[in-house]
Amino acid sequence: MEQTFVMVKPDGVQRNVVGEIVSRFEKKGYTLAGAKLMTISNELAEKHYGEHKDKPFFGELVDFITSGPVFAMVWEGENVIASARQMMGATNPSDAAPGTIRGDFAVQVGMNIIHGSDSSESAEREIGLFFEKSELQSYTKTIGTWV
Ligand code: RTP
Ligand code: MG
Repeated sequence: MEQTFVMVKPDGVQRNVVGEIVSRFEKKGYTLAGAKLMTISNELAEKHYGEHKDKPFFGELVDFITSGPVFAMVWEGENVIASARQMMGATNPSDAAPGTIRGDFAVQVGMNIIHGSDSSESAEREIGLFFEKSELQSYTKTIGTWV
């Protein structure tokens, strides 16, 4: 089953929207395979955002993402990589549609609340950067069989 890496950035943790974001993915119907609150090292930040290393905002981006705890998650389900990106909305929150996470909770591009992998290659790479295999659960939802 397809998996993607999703992370509530330090601004989202500070703004108390971790639960809301988890809830949106749960209600959509995706399955949580792993999650943890963690602080990103400079080394991990530079690897994670390596594709942007020559961009003018790279230094600020690394400083920001390492500035406080993030909530890292792996979500699983059909078409979850593209769907998570739709649920997040456009990179710049001022272009993000209302109803999307960035559209509802953010204003500035530098503090846009959430990260989600942009392709299957990125998802595999990012899940590997942030999670050990032993931190991920594989299970089937058994809704209806508990009562
Ligand atoms: P992300 O990687 O964080 O999920 O965001 P994204 O795919 O929507 O956007 P991407 O192009 O990968 O950019 C990574 C992050 O860099 C910051 N950014 N700042 N100041 C700027 O012009 C600028 N442009 C991008 C954003 O925080 C963006 O999420
Ligand atoms: Mg990106």
